[in-house]
Amino acid sequence: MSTTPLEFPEGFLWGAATAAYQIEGAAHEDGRQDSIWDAFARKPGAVADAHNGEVACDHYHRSAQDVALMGELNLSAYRFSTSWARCMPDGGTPNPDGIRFYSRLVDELLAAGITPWLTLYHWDLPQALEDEGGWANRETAERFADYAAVMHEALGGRVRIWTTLNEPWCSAFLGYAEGVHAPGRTEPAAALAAAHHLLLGHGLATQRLRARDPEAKLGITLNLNVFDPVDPADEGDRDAARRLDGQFNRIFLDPLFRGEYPADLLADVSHLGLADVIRAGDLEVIAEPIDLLGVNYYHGEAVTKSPPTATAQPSPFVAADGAHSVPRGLPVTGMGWEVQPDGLRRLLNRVQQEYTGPAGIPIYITENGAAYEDVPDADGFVDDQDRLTFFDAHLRALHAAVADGVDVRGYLAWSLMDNFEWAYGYHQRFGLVRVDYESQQRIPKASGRWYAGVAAQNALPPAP
Ligand code: IFM
Repeated sequence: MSTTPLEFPEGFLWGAATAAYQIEGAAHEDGRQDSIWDAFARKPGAVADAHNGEVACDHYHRSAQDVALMGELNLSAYRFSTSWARCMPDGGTPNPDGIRFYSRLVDELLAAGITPWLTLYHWDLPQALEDEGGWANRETAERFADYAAVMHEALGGRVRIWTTLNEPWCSAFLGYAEGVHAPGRTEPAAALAAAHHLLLGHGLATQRLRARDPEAKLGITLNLNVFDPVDPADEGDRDAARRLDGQFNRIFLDPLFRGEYPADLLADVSHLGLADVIRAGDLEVIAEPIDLLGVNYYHGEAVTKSPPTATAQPSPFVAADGAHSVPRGLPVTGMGWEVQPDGLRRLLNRVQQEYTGPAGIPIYITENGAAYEDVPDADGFVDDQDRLTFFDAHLRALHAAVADGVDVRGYLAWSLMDNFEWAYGYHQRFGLVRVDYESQQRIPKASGRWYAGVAAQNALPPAP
């Protein structure tokens, strides 16, 4: 049993993250109009809970209280997203009343000594742009760069860390191929076009922001996984891992860091028209240098092609060829996601070795966390030892990656508070802080108290 705390490098950033549609509410106040999630959540059966983003955590009216809560948790950074549909409701015309909300939030954060970390796009495209074809339409990438410039004009003097996109894989493939996320389309070719246009939008926005503000820290956040073949000696299992890695990780990492799509991916999806949407010069734009990579990591995957099963249709994997994940006896979270902390260490080593290292770019964990069945006591307190153990195990894996030499500079837990978990509605809770959706009362959970201690000490307590 160790009695020494596990210290993180000096200056390591400790924070928490949220996203606009998941917490704000006020869906039609001060000029905000529908995003694709407002429209999708109204479709019968699309999300698990009729109570949608109209209210969420009412953060729009409670931001001062929520910033005070961040102070209580000793957070030094807060990663939030701005709602394009609030700031430019028709996708192109600025709405000063909506932008003002973020200006106030940023002031509140700075006054509390908390670094604001702004994500421009966390899945909530203005519905007006979806009506024009959404991310499958190249024009949306151009509109995204305009939006980035408008937000920078308003906040650039105070916000120094900018993330263009959060998890473009989800936007493209859950939204346009599997249809379980907004806009709910099940068109594999459109999903690949969306992935390319999201990357193009990232590149165009990065160029615009860089031209306006050479000193700002610019990046993108990807959700990345480790795909382990069930049997590394089995050719089918190895092909499953290669395919899914290509369609999940490398489809974004290679264009961003190498200026090209992987050849094997292009071959796998050759029947789906990706090559036709890539225009001369796009990949140079996409590979515009960035200052940091955000990595979101939640779970591991053991993958195989046997027994041969037809991949469920529609699937987010547009060319899976029968590759699928299987349980391997590890514990799972409330989402059914495999708890695999060692995957984080392996992933970070791989990403640095193959992508960020040669470019000398630091990594931040911009999301990591878990949903569990929380049971509040009579006072509303949740003694969530399961979530606390999840965080502890992943932070130990992260510490090991840092000891391996991976340049990780910070960790932002998902999530500050319970919130709208997309297709699952309010049934899956990821918060460090419990939200009672009836009263909107916030109460830090045991994991939140524990995390506050880790952030204050810049160290994990000795292993139990
Ligand atoms: O809630 C989401 C978040 O919006 C994006 N990353 C994964 C989280 C948990 O599913």
